[in-house]
Amino acid sequence: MSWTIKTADFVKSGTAPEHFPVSDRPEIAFGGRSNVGKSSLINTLVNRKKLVRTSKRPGRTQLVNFFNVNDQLYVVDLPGYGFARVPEEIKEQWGPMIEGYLANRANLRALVVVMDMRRGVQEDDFELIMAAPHFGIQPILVFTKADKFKPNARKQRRLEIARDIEAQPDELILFSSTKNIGKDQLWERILDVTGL
Ligand SMILES: Nc1nc2c(ncn2[C@@H]2O[C@H](COP(=O)(O)OP(=O)(O)O)[C@@H](O)[C@H]2O)c(=O)[nH]1
Ligand SMILES: [Mg+2]
Repeated sequence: MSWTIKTADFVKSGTAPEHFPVSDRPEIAFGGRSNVGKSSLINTLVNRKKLVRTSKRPGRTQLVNFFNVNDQLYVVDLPGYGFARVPEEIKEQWGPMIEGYLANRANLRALVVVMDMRRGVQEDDFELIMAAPHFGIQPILVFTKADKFKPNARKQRRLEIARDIEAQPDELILFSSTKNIGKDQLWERILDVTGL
């Protein structure tokens, strides 16, 4: 990987396009169910321990958060979904907020859908994966907490998940924030789609 992270800073957060920064550089968004390890993954990617807040209590962030990396790339943390204890009125805001985001970012190059490898692709993940191309965005499928599997079981699980969603096993990126698995591979995909 030939890309060095020099700076990674929070820029702003918001719920609607008028709050978002001007779309003047390539952008990658990260979405996923609450508690899958999305915040940890972003921190791992940009080599920062606490750029994005991680939590054992899921379902808290309901804002779209923008981070500036090297003044060259926006990394966007989307609010998590699929958490049962989130109030109904907040759940109802999620769809329009995400749609407002996906439809308004001219330089959005990919949507990384972060999933828990143990749980695989849930129905709401699949909906998001299928929705992305309608906004002209390609989904990148990442399965985190890969450290929970021994190498052989990990291989098996990759095949199982790929079969479930009729994807090529190689398309799936296995990731771990605690064991440093998948980081280079994910950066490679990001640099490829952004042209950085
Ligand atoms: N074993 C393991 N645990 C992880 C990993 N990534 C996150 N976690 C844990 O999963 C929980 C949720 O992580 P967080 O990043 O806040 O998830 P988010 O809600 O998707 O942003 C925390 O307790 C993390 O320590 C990983 O790769 N491996
Ligand atoms: Mg989070």
